[in-house]
Amino acid sequence: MSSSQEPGPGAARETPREVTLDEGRPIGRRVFLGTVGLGITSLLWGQAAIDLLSKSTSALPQGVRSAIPFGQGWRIYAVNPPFPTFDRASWTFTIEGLVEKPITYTYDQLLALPAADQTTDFHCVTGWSVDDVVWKGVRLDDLLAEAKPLASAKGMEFWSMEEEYVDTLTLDQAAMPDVMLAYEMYGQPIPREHGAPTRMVIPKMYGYKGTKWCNRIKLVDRIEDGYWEVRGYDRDAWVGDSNGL
Ligand SMILES: Nc1nc2c(c(=O)[nH]1)N[C@H]1C(S)=C(S)[C@@H](COP(=O)(O)O)O[C@H]1N2
Ligand SMILES: [Mo]
Repeated sequence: MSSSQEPGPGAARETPREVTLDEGRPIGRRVFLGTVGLGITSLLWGQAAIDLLSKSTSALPQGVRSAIPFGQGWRIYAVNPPFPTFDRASWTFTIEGLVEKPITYTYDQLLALPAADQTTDFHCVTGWSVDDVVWKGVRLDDLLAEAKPLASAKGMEFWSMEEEYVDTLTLDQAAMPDVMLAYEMYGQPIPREHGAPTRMVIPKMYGYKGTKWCNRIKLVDRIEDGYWEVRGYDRDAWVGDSNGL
């Protein structure tokens, strides 16, 4: 098990003169400078995340720990450790912005919504994957149907309890049937380091599109770049067809 930030595109082979992505496409100087800054902070944060991770997993009951196949290739990412804390009594999930009916659910209300299960592969843009991840949660389609996006809405932002992580989907992308707000992983509530209590799961896109510790969806008329997109990754992060591997 390891724990770190996502390296920026091309971070592994960056040099002051020439920065290329794995597939050989050059990236701009502005992106490169951002990557260098990121590299330094990721060293510090990486260590903080490792410490937190060992504490949080050792705090889990034995049954839960052994039920979650951490050994199958998961790496834990956070941009701003310590990981957010989930308090069941006060936690809420909000859908707002350009909707007819803004909604705020408590955790128990969210669990009472029609649920869906799926087993899908997970791919991080940096090259690691985990096959057959078992998720349970609420289809994004169902959540949006309740809130009713206005005609002016073009897409949505997924915000995290971890500031300032955000990513986005267009309305069309959000309608994919395997997109869900997950609250269980491998039959257990999502562990803290994997985004407790809820994370976005978008199997056809790279992992950075899936906000962990997600507690807010905001419908917008203009899509902005998400956290990793500002740092050089594609906004449309289709697995196998974006500037990843
Ligand atoms: N809030 C938040 N969500 C996040 C990230 C993050 O750093 N913070 N990293 C993303 C990336 S790049 C990946 S690959 C996955 C990693 O999920 P894991 O930490 O559960 O393995 O979470 C995604 N969601
Ligand atoms: Mo990732």
